[in-house]
Amino acid sequence: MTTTPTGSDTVRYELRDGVATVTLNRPDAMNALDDELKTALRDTLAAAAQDPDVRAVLLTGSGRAFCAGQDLAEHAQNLQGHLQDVWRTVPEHYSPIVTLLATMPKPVVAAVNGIAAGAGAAFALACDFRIVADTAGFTMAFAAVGLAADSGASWTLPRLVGVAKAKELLMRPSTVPADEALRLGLATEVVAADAVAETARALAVRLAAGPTVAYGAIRRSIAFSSGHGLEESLDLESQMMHLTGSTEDHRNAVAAFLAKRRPTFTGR
Ligand code: T3D
Repeated sequence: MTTTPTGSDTVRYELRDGVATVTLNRPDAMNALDDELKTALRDTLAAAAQDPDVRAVLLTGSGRAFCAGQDLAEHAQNLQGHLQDVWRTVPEHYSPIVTLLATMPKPVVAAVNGIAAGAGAAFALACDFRIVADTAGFTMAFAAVGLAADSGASWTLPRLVGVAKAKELLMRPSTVPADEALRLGLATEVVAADAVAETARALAVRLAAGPTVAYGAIRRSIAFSSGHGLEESLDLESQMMHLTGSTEDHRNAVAAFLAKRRPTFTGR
């Protein structure tokens, strides 16, 4: 594990087997999001998105929480005096972080090792897969502290659980335990707490050995289709099939199929 491009140890970074593991690292504060961590996370994700050696990203937390959302102690200080810091953090931190998680052209897995609250829950929801500890839970804590929703929660939640349930989770926040999160579609898989890291890493390693360009195109197509009609979505599908059909991975996989071999994907 190394520190991030920003030099802050509030986020840890490791690149191995094509998987960039990004660990929120303020365990004593339940990985609550202060300014330093948010900046480090945004810049680390931006670097991972750009790095061709990174073919999957794994986001997790250190200690007993995944992430408790905005650091309310820092927030309270800002409310006392630095109001510009209160208003700037959504466009400067939360929105870019979620845009990176949701749209970088490679798969993103969340290993939800413990409670995920507010923006922390929204970060997990922006990932493609959520491997969740049986002891973890999600709480859309925003309204409990008199806030609306940020970090894409108003976008991801209705898509995952439907409009009515999204409103319920945001307007009557309480902790959704892992088993209910699985039933609702917030969790991809629930595993024993001591198996989360290993299970999530195995998934990320498998994805990192896959057709990276196709995964990026699938992410883009699905995000696009949720805001567009059939005709426009068919147009984008056509472009994405052109893109992926031109890759080495596609040619090699077709050849491997015909030769009755397992394909090897290089991400090109
Ligand atoms: O400017 C803007 O745009 C703001 C943007 C906001 C986006 C958001 O994320 S808003 C939502 C912010 N997050 C919350 O409201 C969650 C608050 N925390 C909780 O609801 C609970 O702590 C948890 C459900 C996360 C965990 O509960 P539990 O019972 O396991 O732990 P606890 O005892 O409540 O907390 C343990 C400690 O962590 C405690 O400190 P202490 O007493 O041991 O010194 C608690 O104060 C601290 N802590 C938990 N969450 C936060 C926090 N400290 C600062 N900020 C937190 N978010």
